[in-house]
Amino acid sequence: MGRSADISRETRETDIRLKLDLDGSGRAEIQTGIGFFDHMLNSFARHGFFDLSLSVKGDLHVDTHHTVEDTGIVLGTAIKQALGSKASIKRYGSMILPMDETLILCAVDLSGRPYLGYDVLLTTERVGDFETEMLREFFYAVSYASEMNLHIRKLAGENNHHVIEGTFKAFAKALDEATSPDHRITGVLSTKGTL
Ligand SMILES: [Mn+2]
Repeated sequence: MGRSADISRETRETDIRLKLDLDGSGRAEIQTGIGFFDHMLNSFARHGFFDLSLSVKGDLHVDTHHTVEDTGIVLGTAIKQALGSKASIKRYGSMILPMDETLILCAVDLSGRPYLGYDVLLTTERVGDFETEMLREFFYAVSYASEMNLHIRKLAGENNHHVIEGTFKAFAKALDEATSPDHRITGVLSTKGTL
């Protein structure tokens, strides 16, 4: 049994099936009905070396809110499940990710205490069919469902496609580091003895 999770979640607003393997190779098969969001989740899987299979049938005739938020909830739940006891992992991870003119900072602590610090100014209402105000909602849902401390800040950036893609890539790299094993750690990396 690897560090993986397989979750189905159905509500009146969304029907989601998600499979995550933290020790994958970056293979992704993603269909959310929102092209730009698919592109972002593909980047997340590829740059974090996570295998991610995701199918979402959301109420896109309303807007993209439920689809993006609920995907965040299910991805966060899958991360928490796949991590299990969090024994022998680094716990902390961070990345300052450049993408052309854009520079995004992301820091992760798999602390068991949910928190989102978010400072990402976006200047357009949409990128493709993705509503930019949903970026914060997505990361809020991920951080709370996975019980991680997650900080994301834009240090520089003009192009909204770059800025959003930078957040997903930076998150992938930071999470990959935080979930990585460190053979020097026996049990969990906490003086309390639990995470
Ligand atoms: Mn792109």
